[in-house]
Amino acid sequence: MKIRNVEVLVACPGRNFVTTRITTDDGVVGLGDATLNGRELAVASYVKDHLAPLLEGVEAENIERIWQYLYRGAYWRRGPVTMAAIASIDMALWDIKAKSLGVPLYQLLGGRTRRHLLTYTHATGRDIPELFDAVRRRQEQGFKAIRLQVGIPGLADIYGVGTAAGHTAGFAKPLVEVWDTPAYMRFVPSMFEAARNEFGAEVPMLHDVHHRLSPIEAARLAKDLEPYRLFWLEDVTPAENQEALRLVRSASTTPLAIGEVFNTLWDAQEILQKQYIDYLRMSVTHGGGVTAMRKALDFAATFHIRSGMHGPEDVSPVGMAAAIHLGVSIHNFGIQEYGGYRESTMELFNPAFELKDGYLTPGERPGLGVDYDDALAERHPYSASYLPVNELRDGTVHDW
Ligand code: KDG
Ligand code: MG
Repeated sequence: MKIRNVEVLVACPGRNFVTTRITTDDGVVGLGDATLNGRELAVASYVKDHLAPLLEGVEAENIERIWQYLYRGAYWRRGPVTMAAIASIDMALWDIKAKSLGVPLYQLLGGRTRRHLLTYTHATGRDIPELFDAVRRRQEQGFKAIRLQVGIPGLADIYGVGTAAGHTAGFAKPLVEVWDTPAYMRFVPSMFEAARNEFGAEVPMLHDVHHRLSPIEAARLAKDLEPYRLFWLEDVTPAENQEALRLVRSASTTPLAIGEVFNTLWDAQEILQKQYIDYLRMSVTHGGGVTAMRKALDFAATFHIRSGMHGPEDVSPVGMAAAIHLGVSIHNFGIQEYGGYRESTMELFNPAFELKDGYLTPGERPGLGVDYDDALAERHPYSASYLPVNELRDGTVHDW
């Protein structure tokens, strides 16, 4: 079974998605997610201009060899553009292999280790009453675990709240958000105190700091939040300096999750080996595909670290399907983020995975269980869009 052609499909059914489609000489079609929010066309070009010509005529079955060829053979390794491109090829090849055998992908990964995947979703509000309404709505939808993000008094927009929350299409230049670390650190513990009083001790609650704190600030926040028993505190610092997390670890027992911007096991190696985190956030889409993520999560397992794969709306349903198949097969699954998709996105990809009562199942369709409707995609052309940037009150650029 040889690769006949590799196509790159870009569509914006409310937000941009990049999808790689591989067709074999006997007509089996596989899909892979290559979406990199705000840098979509760079990955599209990488796949179209640099990978597709190398793959035509190659045996589609040899997934591991193809992964090594694309990774080692390029000389230039790693980085989000390269790894999202390789991930999309890898996902499409796993999709093809499973379809050609007539089984859902998880069967090729060792079968199921659990019935379904616990998910968490997002609740946001400009203030605490609005946030709590959002939490109640999410609970009514069946979600058990919820990420809480709240507006900070005195700040117009902060991560996950305000304009950024709806910031998915048509922002041809990044908006600017204003950030104030002391105000944030004063307010967030009081929000969690109120949330525990309102919703009780049992609801798994999460929070995303989005890389905004220095190590000593991160240590203090983790400690201040300890009484509220978070499921996890995410991205407390920009994790380029991984040794900095030793300080956060020694200050508190609040569980930590990091890694949504990591692309290879090498990016995560130090924090895994030193056990600085409890959940690894790398996604299949940005972490080099099913082949690489399986290895990364197996390595994490040896340090008692579980998966918490990134799953916002900008990981496409193809990438989400890959995460779900992997999640049901690995032993050290922790939780799956599920940002949810608008109807136009679900129509375009028609995924087999199902969300019920806050739990995801992969479905039983062969392969990843995802389609691509070309006619529908044509009605949703690419629209340049960027995430906001973040500045301090004096105009200094801050981490977003
Ligand atoms: O592209 C950036 C988003 O995926 C990111 O803002 C979402 O931090 C995020 C999360 O935890 O889902
Ligand atoms: Mg995050």
